[in-house]
Amino acid sequence: MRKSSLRRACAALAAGTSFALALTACGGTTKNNSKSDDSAATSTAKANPNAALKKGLTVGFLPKQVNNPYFTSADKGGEKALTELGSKYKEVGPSSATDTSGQVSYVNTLTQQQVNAMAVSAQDPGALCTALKTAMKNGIKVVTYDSDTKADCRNAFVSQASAEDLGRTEVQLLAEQIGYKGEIAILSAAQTATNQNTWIGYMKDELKDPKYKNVKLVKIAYGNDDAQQSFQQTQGLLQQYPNLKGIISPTTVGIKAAAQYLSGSKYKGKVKLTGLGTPNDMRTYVKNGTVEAFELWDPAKLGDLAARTAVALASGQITGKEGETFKAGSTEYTIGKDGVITLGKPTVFNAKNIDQFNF
Ligand code: RAM
Repeated sequence: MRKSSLRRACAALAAGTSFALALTACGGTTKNNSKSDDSAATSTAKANPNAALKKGLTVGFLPKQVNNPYFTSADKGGEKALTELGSKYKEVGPSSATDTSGQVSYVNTLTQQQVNAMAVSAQDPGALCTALKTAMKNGIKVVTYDSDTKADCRNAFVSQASAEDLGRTEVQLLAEQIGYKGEIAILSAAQTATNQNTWIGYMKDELKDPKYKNVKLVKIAYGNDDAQQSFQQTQGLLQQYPNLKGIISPTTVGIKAAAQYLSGSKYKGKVKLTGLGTPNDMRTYVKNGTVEAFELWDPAKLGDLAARTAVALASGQITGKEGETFKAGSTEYTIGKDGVITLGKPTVFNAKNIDQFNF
């Protein structure tokens, strides 16, 4: 094939769904496409804690969903940190939280663009693995933030808080509000979302405690981080379970839509709602008596830590191994088991403190 037609074929492949194939077939689009082993995440490179942070790097952010205010705040935090560190930020991503093939294409685009690192919030634990491994084989550092992939498909995961704490405390918050009695439901995001599924696992475990013997989880509904679908799912839950006493929605999009529905219905204040929301989204519903308490971390701080982790990895300060330490701003972080770095503890918001927060 002549060079120009090969280029055209490669461009066509790259534009289509088989982008991963395009990356391998079209030589020269990646930094080093001769590496074919599977050990990218478990590299034998040694961390040098004294290495200077590199400048002039490009870090690509790939959220689950670009038009989600939660990710807008998170990624702005990443952008601010990168600017401070003298590196470049870019963001790509799908507009739907259930577009896993779209996320795969974006990983491949970032790989082709030879970014130095990428920060990814995975819509699905396994779907991105092949593409992320290709990125790592090409020398790109991969950080997941917010929602993880499998541990061998990235260098490190920046977690918003302990997943166990988040799952258990959401159940505790709701149980208190319903007096430890009655039917409850969960309104989640996408059915494949790693973060929500992990939290739900801990919710179910928490509910095994005898103190919840009169609390019954009747359904897990999925609103796909889409406002309209989440609103309709809430409506459906109340129709299907007229005795429902409470809903946990561990997604900022879900809890807002559920609050909107409850607030305009006869269930306002009667069916309790908690979960994970932003204070700015939830302020109205706390003030009008629809919601008593819910929780979240500061998404901008999560994005900041993801960016700083990406730069520390790309500078060789850390490799993602358990026990390594690094400084992000003025805080020192230690990498935990399976390359997990935890931001901190979430905040519980209620009528008393909500006005102190603006995100
Ligand atoms: C939504 C997304 C995100 C999750 C928050 C709580 O914005 O599902 O992944 O962490 O909610």
